[in-house]
Amino acid sequence: DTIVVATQNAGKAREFAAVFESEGIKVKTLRDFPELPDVAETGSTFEENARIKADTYARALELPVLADDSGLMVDALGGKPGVFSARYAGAGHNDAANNAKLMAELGEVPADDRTATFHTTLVFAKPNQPDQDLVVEGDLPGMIVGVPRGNDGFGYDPYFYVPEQGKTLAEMTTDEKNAISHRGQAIKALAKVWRAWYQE
Ligand code: ITT
Repeated sequence: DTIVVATQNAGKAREFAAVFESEGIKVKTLRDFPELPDVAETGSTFEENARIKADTYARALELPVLADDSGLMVDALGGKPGVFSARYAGAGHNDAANNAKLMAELGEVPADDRTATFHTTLVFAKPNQPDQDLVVEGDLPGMIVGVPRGNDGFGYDPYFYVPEQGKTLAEMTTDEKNAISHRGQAIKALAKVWRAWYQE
């Protein structure tokens, strides 16, 4: 079995692969299909953007395609960067610049007020059957720390502290992160339903 995950993000790809490959399912990503064009994520919600990616690439590849749209919502910033998490510091996705902007925006906000949530929406789409899309979600609450910790993960992980674990997401292995994360929870919800849908 092979699943196509419509992502350019190597960090996301690693997390999907850890779950699916432990069940003997191979994961392909957009890097395996370099001929496919980028799509513009013009939606205003995670679900809209995940649908755009899943439906577009399912049509192009004539295969079922899974897409992930995710982001960080910081309460003290009114929910920013939200759907703009990849492009927070401007076009051309750059994790270091995004993290620098996050620190600048939080400025003097006290540690106790730096609550935040990571969100993932997954959409699994079949070619030309948009009304049959599978949609699942996951959320992870945490705190934004002022000093980065850890070298694993990607994106905002070194700044996202999970009190229950006493670690940032970047201090966890891929399996530890998947066990609790927004993406891990969404994948767990998907695991319950996708096989029956896939074979229909
Ligand atoms: P694809 O659209 O190709 O999948 P992307 O990086 O552009 O890759 P999104 O549009 O969903 O993905 O942007 C989500 C951004 O939110 C991502 O680039 C990270 O900066 C951040 N993010 C999402 N999940 C994260 C996680 O588990 N840990 C750290 N940062 C995360």
